[in-house]
Amino acid sequence: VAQQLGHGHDGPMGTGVSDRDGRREVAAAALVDSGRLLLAQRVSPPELAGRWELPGGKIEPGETPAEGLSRELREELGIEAVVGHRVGVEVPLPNEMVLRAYAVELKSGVPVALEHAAVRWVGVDELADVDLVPNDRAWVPALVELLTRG
Ligand code: DCP
Repeated sequence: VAQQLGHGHDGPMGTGVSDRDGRREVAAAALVDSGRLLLAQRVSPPELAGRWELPGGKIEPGETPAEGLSRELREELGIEAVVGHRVGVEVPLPNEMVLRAYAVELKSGVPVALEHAAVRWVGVDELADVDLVPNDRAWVPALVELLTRG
């Protein structure tokens, strides 16, 4: 295992398997359209069900984070999206995983909840009142900035 750690890459030419520290990435979308942020309501696990998240998922071996996040958004929401820059802090997860958010623009389609209970668009004034999953709360200041500067 020690030999495998550090073999991952997270750069533009990287594989997306893991980052330099050998951590698997979970990527989440800060999808902003017309000044509002898309949130999706989780159905599982029980402790997260009913709470709202930035949609996304685990990057698979061979994918860049942008490719993996685009795939997740296609699978979960039925949209085509353009993945841009990182947003906010990275959040350590159990099992050597790390959670990162990216600014995302809608290219085509209308998001529908294919794997979530619901989707909703929130404005900057609503964000503080949403029942976000605990991990995603760390991103609120950066999301406010993203929504404020348009
Ligand atoms: N997660 C989070 N905040 C997000 C997205 C994900 O805290 N905005 C967490 C929840 C899980 C882990 O990241 O602990 C993986 O997320 P998902 O279960 O949504 O990822 P996948 O869809 O890839 O999961 P699976 O492979 O189990 O289907």
